Amino acid sequence: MVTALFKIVLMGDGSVGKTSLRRTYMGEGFRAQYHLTIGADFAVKKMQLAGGHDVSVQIWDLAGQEHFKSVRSTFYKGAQGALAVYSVVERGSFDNIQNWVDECWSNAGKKVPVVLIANKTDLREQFKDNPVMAQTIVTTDEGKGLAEKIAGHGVITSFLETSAKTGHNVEAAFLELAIKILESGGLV
Ligand code: G3D
Ligand code: MG
Repeated sequence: MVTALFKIVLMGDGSVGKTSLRRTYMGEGFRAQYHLTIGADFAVKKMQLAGGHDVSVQIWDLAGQEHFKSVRSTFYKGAQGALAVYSVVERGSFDNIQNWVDECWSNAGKKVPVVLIANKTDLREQFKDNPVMAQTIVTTDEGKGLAEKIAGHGVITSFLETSAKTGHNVEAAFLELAIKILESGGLV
């Protein structure tokens, strides 16, 4: 039985859905409005894991500061795990994931577990029918391949496809990261 407080960070390009994932997970429901705020906010949520582990996660979110590299080093400090988020309909956000992961690892001071999140899967269907848009869709296999590449650095890595809009896999994503952090600490 473990009682712990974990700091986790949500990272990824602007507008991939980080804040929406957090809001959906926190139970505030999906918000269609994008609020450009300053600084990083955080929220705490308790979760109960199998084996009686009681874990509180402090979820840090960049809150519109994604492009300001100068503010990000303190953001990562002390993080024990990261959700690396891209949008399946914005290929550039997928291409940038390795940069986010590298930056996190160097600032967190260690190679913390990463759960790779392919968000906005609900938009895949409607993009499929448009020949131009279809080319930008990131496939499940590409996501899995990237997760394997990250895991190749000797780090615990998982891959999940989510929709902050429908709620698909959102809770599972945060749970998965908490489990991986526990595993990395050798506690379970
Ligand atoms: P960010 O925090 O990574 O910058 P946000 O991203 O959570 O602010 O989301 C950016 C936009 O994408 C928002 O739309 C939000 O509603 C939308 N979005 C986030 N996740 C999903 C998803 O899974 N599916 C769909 N369809 N949209 C999503 P607006 O229009 O408000 O900018
Ligand atoms: Mg945000």
